[in-house]
Amino acid sequence: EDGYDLWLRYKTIENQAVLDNYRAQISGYVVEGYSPTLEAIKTELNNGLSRLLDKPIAFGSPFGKTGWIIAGTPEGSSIVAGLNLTEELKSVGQEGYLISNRKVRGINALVIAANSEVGVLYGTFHLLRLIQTHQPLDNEFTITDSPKIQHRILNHWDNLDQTVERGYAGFSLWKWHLLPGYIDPRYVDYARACASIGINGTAITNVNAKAVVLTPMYLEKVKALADVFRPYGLKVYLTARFSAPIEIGGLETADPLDPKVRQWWKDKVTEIMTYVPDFGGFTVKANSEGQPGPQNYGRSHADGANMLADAVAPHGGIVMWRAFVYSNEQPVDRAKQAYDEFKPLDGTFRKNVMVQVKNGAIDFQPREPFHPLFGAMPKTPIMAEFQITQEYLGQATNLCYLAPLFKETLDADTYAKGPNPTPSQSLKAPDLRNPRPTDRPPVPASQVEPVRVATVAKVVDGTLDGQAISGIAGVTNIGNDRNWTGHPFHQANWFAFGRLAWNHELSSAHIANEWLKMTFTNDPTFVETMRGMMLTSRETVVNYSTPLGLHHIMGAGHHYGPGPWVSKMSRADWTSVYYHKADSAGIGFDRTATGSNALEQYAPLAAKVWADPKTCPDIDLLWFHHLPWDFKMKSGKTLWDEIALHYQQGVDEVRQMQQKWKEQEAIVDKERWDHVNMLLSIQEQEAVWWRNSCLLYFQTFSKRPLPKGVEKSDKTLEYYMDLKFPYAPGRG
Ligand code: BDP
Repeated sequence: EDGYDLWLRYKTIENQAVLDNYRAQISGYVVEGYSPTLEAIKTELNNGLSRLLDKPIAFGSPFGKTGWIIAGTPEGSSIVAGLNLTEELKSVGQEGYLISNRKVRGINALVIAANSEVGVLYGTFHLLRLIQTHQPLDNEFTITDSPKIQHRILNHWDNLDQTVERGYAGFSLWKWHLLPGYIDPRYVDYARACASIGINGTAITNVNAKAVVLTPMYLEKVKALADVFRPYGLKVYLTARFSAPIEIGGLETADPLDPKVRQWWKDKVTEIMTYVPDFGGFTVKANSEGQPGPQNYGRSHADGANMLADAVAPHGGIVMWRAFVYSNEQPVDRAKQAYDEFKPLDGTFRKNVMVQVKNGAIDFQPREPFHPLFGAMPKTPIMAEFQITQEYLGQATNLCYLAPLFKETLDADTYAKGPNPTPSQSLKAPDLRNPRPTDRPPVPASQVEPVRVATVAKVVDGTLDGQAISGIAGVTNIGNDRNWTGHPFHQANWFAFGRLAWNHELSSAHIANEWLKMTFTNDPTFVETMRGMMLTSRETVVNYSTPLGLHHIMGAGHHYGPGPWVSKMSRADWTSVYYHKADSAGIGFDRTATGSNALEQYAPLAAKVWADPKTCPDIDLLWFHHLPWDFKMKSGKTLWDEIALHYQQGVDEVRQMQQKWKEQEAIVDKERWDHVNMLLSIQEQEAVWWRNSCLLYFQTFSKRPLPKGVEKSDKTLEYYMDLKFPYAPGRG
């Protein structure tokens, strides 16, 4: 039990009654035809079912036999065609599927049908998930499902030397030096895992790109990976270095309006297609953090994106142009820059360009208000980019379930279409003990009032403004550690990203339930306790690192641990003092009209709640306001006391997590139990480190005593400031 099998463990069902029931219902399966995807489906059904049910599963004609699974497309399978599903399949599109328990020639059968083979594969994983989570299959039922977002993509920040930028789970999965000769079987398991949660694209190289990946030597290697991924519906994308025409093309310029440069990219894409005929397109980081881009030639982001879009368009490709930009001039507020640069470009991008926007305006902090570009560019498809790897949330040592973070952004109301007919939940502090109303299992479509709320999710899935394409990206936390993600619980974040990319209406609790049952056990006490722990774990990290809207106060460069004192960097907006602005008068970044006025980038109704410190939710308070240490909080306490109590609460909650985990010792296998147990001890030490460092440092300004209940540090501020971590992982 080293975690390699992820949520696809297929361990024999322990509950005898449940096992007997499934055994009686499932004896064999049929998948007609041959293709790499159909073979993958057969293997998954055979392995999954025979292991879950601990019995041989027959393969062959279903007729006259009970307990048969019939899987396929009407086009490829005469048996499926005979079921007359055409009408029912109309609604599920190219990637969706139908799973149904119905009578076929008078005998009960389980049908998995779709319009494409990949749809059948997704349906297969869904059926296996139902069994893994002990869902009843006996009564007649029909499930139809299809993704809400078209492009569901992992972004690997993997370098060609196998290091991973901001990766904390070992080195890259891609053994570039051994490709294409050696195909690591792990590539197949990667693709299976992605397909099992509906991920259909992978950008395999770092956004801080190297042009050499576009040369024949590397394209051979890319082809080898794409060939492994293809049967699983996983398309390959590459990151494009904007200066590639100069670096590997021998041109003198990379100016996107230069005809020679434009032709070079067209030829390059045609060449890539000879290796990877279904190549998906490019992810691009340009004019950001030293990366070259169109602005080097006085051109706009749209000029750059459109040039690449024209090159991939004849082949059906897309360009995902990142909006993570901030200028070289020292900005008054970095949070405003992406909006300032991109908003004026709305409507000028080609149809196959999506602008890829991080969930918040700074940089993947433990908590950020949603990015103001969501809802601000109605004529442009906007992708959301989330960070699954925990650069700022305890890296691979701190247990932190990210679905609540993803949901917080996706469910946030941009008010881009003005007032809503129902009160929005988006700007209220989440009630972490009781999942938020938007965080409940989805209500069947027929029961939902047709209310047009302009949530980030609706911007991203394209329904708000009727976009022709839609996408979502997650910066992966995967490496070559045996368990893929370093921390056993961080597998849940890969899983949650995929599940939400498929259906953003799923609740964090529902996804946690699925993951726990599939990864550990269906034991109800275990699932309930661990689900509770997972759901609060992100808020716990916020509490001991950046409570009440604080942000970007981590160690410099490696971003490991606290560094609120960081003040000397080559750019002011890389320091911590730039963001917390603590002084004798108080703490926080004034982004209201009296400060940077970043608030004006939001729709008026969204801005209104944040503008007044009295209505601004506590969770975002110091993001938007610089407030006196004695500011009276909603709780009646002073701001200083609240800050201190939040840091303490974070530490207390980690200790509760340790306790809860100890209670699971008899239930969880020793290997994974020990691993998590040791990591929780590290997390407790790190939470204390964060609390002590931040409180000692901020106390030099607040000059106030710690409130009752907050433990005093046993070390000095100087001790913490002197700690150095030259070899912290993840620098890439
Ligand atoms: C920051 C990371 C940096 C990435 C950058 C990006 O620190 O390593 O290159 O984001 O998203 O969070 O481009």
